[in-house]
Amino acid sequence: MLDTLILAGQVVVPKSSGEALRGKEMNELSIIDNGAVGIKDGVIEFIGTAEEAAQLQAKETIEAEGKLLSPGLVDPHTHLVFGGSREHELALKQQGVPYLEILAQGGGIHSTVKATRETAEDDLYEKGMFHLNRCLTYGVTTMEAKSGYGLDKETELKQLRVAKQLNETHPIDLVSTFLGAHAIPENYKGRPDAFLEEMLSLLSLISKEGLAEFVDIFCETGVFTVEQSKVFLQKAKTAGFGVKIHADEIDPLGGTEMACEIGAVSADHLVGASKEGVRMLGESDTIAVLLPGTTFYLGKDHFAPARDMISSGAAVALSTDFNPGSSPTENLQFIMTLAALKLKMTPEEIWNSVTVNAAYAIGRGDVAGSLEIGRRADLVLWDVPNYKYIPYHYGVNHVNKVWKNGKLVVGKGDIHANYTLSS
Ligand code: IZC
Ligand code: ZN
Repeated sequence: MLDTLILAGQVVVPKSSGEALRGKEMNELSIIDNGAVGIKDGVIEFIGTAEEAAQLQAKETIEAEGKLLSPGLVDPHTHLVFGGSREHELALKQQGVPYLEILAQGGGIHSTVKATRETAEDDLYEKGMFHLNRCLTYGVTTMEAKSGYGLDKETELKQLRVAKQLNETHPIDLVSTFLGAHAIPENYKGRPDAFLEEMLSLLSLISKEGLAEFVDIFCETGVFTVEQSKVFLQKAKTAGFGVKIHADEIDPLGGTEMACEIGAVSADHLVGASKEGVRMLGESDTIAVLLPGTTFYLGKDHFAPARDMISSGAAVALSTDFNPGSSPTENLQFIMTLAALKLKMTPEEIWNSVTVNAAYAIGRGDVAGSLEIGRRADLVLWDVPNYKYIPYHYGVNHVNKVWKNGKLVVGKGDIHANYTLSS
């Protein structure tokens, strides 16, 4: 006897082949019309058509024939834990002051560092919880969380400990990344190498306490060079971490090529990736995590060359880049719309990018981002008639219900009672 049987108009089943989907394969997406998914003991026990499910017994049946059912979304690049906010920068943006200029003047990341240092661990936890709840109600069941607003031992560890505690208490599964190399703090100005050594010296403690699986660096003009980033990430790799990089986000420095060369698990942003970088992505296992919300919010017209990447055979994932400066949104559904309009990705590519490929980008391809018998039941029921509808109808939340490990965590008739569109 199943615990729950969900009947839906369409069920989205991203392919789980043991690795990220790349190139043309990204355009393949299985859809079961008049589908059904059965859950028992928190795990998926049945996937098929409603007709095949007719003889199954279940304690509870959700009749959602007009709706869409998918795996829980995966958001593979967020700066979840931070103090304060940066709405004061919006006026600067309107005046045309560039992101890197605000940073060079001691604002931007530095302003969030100051606020994060001043915020008590409990308060950071509460704030993280608030944002995580919003992510969950928007359909995310697994996501990454970076540190990087401490730039000193005490605060970096504080951020990572908050993320660990949130992972233990909140339904969303969090994967932690150490981004101590996010900017050069005032006391290390002009001494980037000494600062990177200081951050590397934290790795053994981070590893011992299980505080992060990945190490990341902001490779950008005025922050860290490609060469500094390479040395730093190679040392992190040797220390046993998976590595990631913020590469070619604003200026095209060549971080994309370097990421492929050193075997980064993901290279993120890639707006200014060179032709050679795009070619190398197609031949490496490094996943291109694209963040069109950031390009949009920075007011740029040129977006990451997603079509070229897919043509070259690369594996692409999508993410919000949720952070208080360059992308203050938890809404991955909006990113799906930007991917359609600005990256010219197809609905099938977009779905694979926020599920299976996003999961591989954070080392969770075996447990998240797809539907398979025996996998834990992380599911979203959407108030939409088909999978193409979400990128199309933008800026709102289409979630009707969310299950995490088979447990209904959103849509018990409370939060969503007011806006369910159809029966
Ligand atoms: O706080 O501005 N790009 N890091 C690199 C960010 C954006 C986050 C921020
Ligand atoms: Zn970022």
